[in-house]
Amino acid sequence: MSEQAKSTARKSAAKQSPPAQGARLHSKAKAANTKTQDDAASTPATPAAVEVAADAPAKRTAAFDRNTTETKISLRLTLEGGGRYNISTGIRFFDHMLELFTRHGAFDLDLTCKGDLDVDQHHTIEDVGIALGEAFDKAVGDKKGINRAGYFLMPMDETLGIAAVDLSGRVACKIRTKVKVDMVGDLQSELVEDFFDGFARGARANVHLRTMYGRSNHHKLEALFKAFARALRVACSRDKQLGEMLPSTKGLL
Ligand SMILES: [Mn+2]
Repeated sequence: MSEQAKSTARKSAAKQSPPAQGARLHSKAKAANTKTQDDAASTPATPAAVEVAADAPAKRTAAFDRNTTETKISLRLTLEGGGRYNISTGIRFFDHMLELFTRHGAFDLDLTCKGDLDVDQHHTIEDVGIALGEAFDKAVGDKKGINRAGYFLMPMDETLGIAAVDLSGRVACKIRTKVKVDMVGDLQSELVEDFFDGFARGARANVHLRTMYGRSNHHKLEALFKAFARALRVACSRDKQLGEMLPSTKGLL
């Protein structure tokens, strides 16, 4: 173990003492499932977690900063995140969608966009889509050993949304939201298409989204963003069976 790994392991062990409430509950549940009290008592408290911290592959991250006359964007993304977010675009409903995207994708996302909302929301929403797409493209890097594609069906009460994503290196976006109103909250609903189109261009990806049915326009968009997050999470994830192999017979993605 390198000095740096040992240091990381020590820090990780230190963080777990004293254990958080959740950790204590977890330990109790584990003990209850163990056959005898002696077995439970002899179970080491933390070494598994320490080993993971020392041996875990580096987290894939990306940053994106761009200033134009229309938008100023600053973005930090971690693929192997914990669903943590700090998002501000000036459009509250759009923030809500990006927040649940981050949580359902188990990413971490810090994102600030100051756009020309006095014109309308178009530049802000499209540029955030491009920025987020470029960040994902950077974070997945050479794409060796990732799933590359993913899909998800997401119910949101009476609504069903579906998403399919392929990080193919080619751009295509097909979306049908079935939203029937101009505004959902403070979001111009037609711009949802511009967001995903921007993402597909930034990430060089195929993005297919469709609301199958539903009543609530809020739910229709929510289901699509959640389904998209979970499909993307699968696409970005590492496929242990592929190892370092590129998931393409063409030799380039
Ligand atoms: Mn909601």
